[in-house]
Amino acid sequence: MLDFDFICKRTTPSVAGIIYTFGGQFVSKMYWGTSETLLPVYQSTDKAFAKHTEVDTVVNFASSRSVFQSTMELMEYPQVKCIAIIAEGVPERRAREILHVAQKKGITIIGPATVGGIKPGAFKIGNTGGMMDNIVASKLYRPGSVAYVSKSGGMSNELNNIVSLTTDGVYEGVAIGGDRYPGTTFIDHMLRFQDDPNAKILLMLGEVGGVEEYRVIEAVKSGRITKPIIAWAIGTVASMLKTEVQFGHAGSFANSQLETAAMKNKQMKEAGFFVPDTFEDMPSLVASVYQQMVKKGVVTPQREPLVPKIPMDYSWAQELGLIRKPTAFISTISDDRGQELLYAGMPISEVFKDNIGIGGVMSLLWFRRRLPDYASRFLEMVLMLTADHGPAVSGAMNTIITTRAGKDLISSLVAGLLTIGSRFGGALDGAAEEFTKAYDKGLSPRDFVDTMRKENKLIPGIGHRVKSRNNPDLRVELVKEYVKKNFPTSKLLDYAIAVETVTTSKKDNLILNVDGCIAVCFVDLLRNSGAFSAEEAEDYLKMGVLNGLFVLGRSIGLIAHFLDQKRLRTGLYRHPWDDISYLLPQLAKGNPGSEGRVEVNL
Ligand code: Q5B
Repeated sequence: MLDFDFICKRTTPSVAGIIYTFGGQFVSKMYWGTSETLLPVYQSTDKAFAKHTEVDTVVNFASSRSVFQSTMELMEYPQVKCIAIIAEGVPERRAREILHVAQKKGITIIGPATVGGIKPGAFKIGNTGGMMDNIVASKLYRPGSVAYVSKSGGMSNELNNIVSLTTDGVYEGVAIGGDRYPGTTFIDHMLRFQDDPNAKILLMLGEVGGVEEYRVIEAVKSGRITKPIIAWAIGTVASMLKTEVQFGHAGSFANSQLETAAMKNKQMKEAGFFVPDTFEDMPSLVASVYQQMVKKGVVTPQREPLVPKIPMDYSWAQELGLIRKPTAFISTISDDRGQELLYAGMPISEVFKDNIGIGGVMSLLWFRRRLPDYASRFLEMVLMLTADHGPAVSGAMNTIITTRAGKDLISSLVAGLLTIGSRFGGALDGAAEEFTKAYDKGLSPRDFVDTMRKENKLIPGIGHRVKSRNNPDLRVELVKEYVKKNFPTSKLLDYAIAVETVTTSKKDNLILNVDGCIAVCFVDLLRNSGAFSAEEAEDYLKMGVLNGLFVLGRSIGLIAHFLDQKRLRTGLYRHPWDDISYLLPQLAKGNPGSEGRVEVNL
């Protein structure tokens, strides 16, 4: 509607605002030519009319279910003079109730079951006239002198086309709707056109069914309508069929001889209407009536204004293949644009049909391929093993303290996740790098330990605060057992176990820890599963994919700790003073407060 306003050279939009009682929006962004404008959105009809006292017309886009109630509500506002009802399938009883109230209040109802109408150069209801290129082709951006009334959008488009090709154009066009009980009928609009000095030629496209055309015939016979009327009733084909036919519109069914298209055309012709012999003759008849009016000086053809340029919607132009643009982002893993979500090309329904599990989903999204079953199950095993390690570990502590400070799930989860680093849970990438480097160089486990010591570096993946040779980490044992049983080879794991023998000989807790064990096994998987090329395997290691395994797994536990604290309704945590050594710099002697303090040099 706003595109139409723009090409008609309106300076402001014809639409004052949108009433949308379910929405939370207060403005809606719309195109205004090549730029954009904001339309207010009202959550209540009261507010909309209080703000726009000048508004007298409402286009009601409500569905057939809610259109009765909303139209009745609209008719309670005295400023409302016209309502267009677009919905199809409005029950006839409801339509008649609307009609009854509208007549009492003098409100014009256009519809139901219609695209509405159009007043070239001024106003267009909804989708009337079709897309903007059609509107331009039918010259609807400026007024002509032919005013028409039809039943539906399709019939209106037919008339827009014929009138634009044979005359100076459409002055106004209304589609009253194809139901049996339209809010306004042919006669209502024909009388309006008769009384409007700018409507020079009247055009009516009726159809089989109903008797509304006869009311126009009466108005002509009584002299109430004096302007030339071109008319046709569609459905003359009905006489060629053996039984009565229900045409496309609910009202297009002849209940008597009077309601047939043939009888209507005959009677309209006899009353002095310009009625063609067939619909195919309609354009030439319209042209000839128009020429007569020009000859008589009733119509003076105007100079054609410049054809307005309408910007084409970007998405439409792209669909037509008229434009292209370089994209700012690339994604190679998932696609939600089609009917079905795709993970690395695999439709989500197949993900479930093939029962690939979370390990399968991870292999699709992380590595863009299906990994062998043992590898997917290894990924799942890692998630399960790393999911939690009690409340005392660094990450869980942070989550617990954050939760007890009253923060939400995401903040508490993130507080825990941010603790993951080279000492806690985030040693996988480092372990993979150091063990692989040493193994590829051919360093013996002892040489590797010595080299690291010389470089003053701790070996990532070695050591644990509470686990030791005498108190082994069963998680590590489970991983080792699985890998030995299922992986084609476990060369790096074997190497890491040999390194562990060296480190534990020094100190009992310098075991191959859970980070280290998962890391070396994963390198074995990347290198020997046959699913990755050598370059890909190196690439993934450099990217730092391995810490992702711990992050993903431990998120499960951190969320659990958040929920646990919430469930327990624990209050704000404050660490006790007696668990902190306060060792502040000593004040100069003699200063108040310096008595009894111990001096510490840091
Ligand atoms: N030394 C883990 O340290 C820990 C050495 C080493 C050579 C080493 C330490 C370490 C590397 C990082 C790592 C992952 C801080 C751990 C995890 C997940 C978790 C956590 C949970 C879960 C433990 C004592 C002596 C010193 C050190 C030497 C120590 N580590 N030598 N390489 N890696 N490891 N992190 O016990 O001569 O006496 O000065 O940083 O892999 O995070 O459950 O809690 O699931 O949540 O404090 O399992 O090993 O030992 O620092 O007192 O050192 O051993 O040089 O030698 P500790 P320190 P010296 S798994």
